[in-house]
Amino acid sequence: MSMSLESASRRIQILARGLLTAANPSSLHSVCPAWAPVAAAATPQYAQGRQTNTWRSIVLFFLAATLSGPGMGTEILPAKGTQSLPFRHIIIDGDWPTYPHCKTVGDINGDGRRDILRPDAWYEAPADPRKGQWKEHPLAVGSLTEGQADHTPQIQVYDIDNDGLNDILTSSAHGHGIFWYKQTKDGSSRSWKQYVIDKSWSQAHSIILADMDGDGDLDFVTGKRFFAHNGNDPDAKAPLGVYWYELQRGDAVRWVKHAISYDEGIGSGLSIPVVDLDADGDLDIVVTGKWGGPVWFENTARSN
Ligand SMILES: [Ca+2]
Ligand SMILES: [Ca+2]
Ligand SMILES: [Ca+2]
Ligand SMILES: [Ca+2]
Repeated sequence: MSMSLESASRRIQILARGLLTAANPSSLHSVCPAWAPVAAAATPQYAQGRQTNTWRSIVLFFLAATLSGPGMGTEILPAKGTQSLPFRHIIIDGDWPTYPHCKTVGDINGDGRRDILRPDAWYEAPADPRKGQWKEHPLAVGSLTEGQADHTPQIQVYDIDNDGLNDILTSSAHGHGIFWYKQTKDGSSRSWKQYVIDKSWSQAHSIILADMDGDGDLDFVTGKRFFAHNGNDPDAKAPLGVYWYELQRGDAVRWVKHAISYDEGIGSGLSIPVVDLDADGDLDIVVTGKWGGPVWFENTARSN
């Protein structure tokens, strides 16, 4: 069954409900897909966004269970693996981080070596990352209060304004605010100017760069997490949403917000994969979280 909610360009497909059950789920030895619908509002409200892409959401429900008995399921149980891969660990900083949510890599200083970032510091990669000293530099991202760090989701490193210096994009994982930080350089000194992209909704707990409109620059996709702290975060019960923000470079950087889903009970969780899931040449989005899912937002730009 399918149902058009708004227009021909934006459909939600309600698919047959299905929930895999088993008398003993632990006896299942495979990942079992089934279909289930999502609760969809009869009249979606696109409060602050405008839509230019066309999307169809498809809810996928996966029930995964594995056998834990001897010789069974070892290929998907890491602790039971039989093959040792050659890894070693190198301690870059042994201190307990204040904001452990996110570590990421990106070339902050443009020397071709990937540096490591967390919300309150970035570590400059030495020429020899195994033996050299990773120099710690201050950073403060993820808070509406400029100059303060906070828990963030993914921290993205990208030259947003195309001035030759890489900038930072991230958000507050639990509070309000999505931000980009313009890097400026004076001699060897680097500083960051915070720009608030959107502070109208909270808990943007996943954020990823992707060229959604195919114009060569990287836009980003994000969504509202549901009940990260069981309802104790700001605006925890506000409508869920999934959005992409279109980067426009002119005299100044502008971000144009597009609602992919708003107030339909669909948000995102700790990550938000953007991938051409159906190999038709456009980027699709997969979300899941405490609210349910997974949901596949099929970009229908090339499939209609
Ligand atoms: Ca570097
Ligand atoms: Ca820049
Ligand atoms: Ca783009
Ligand atoms: Ca696609």
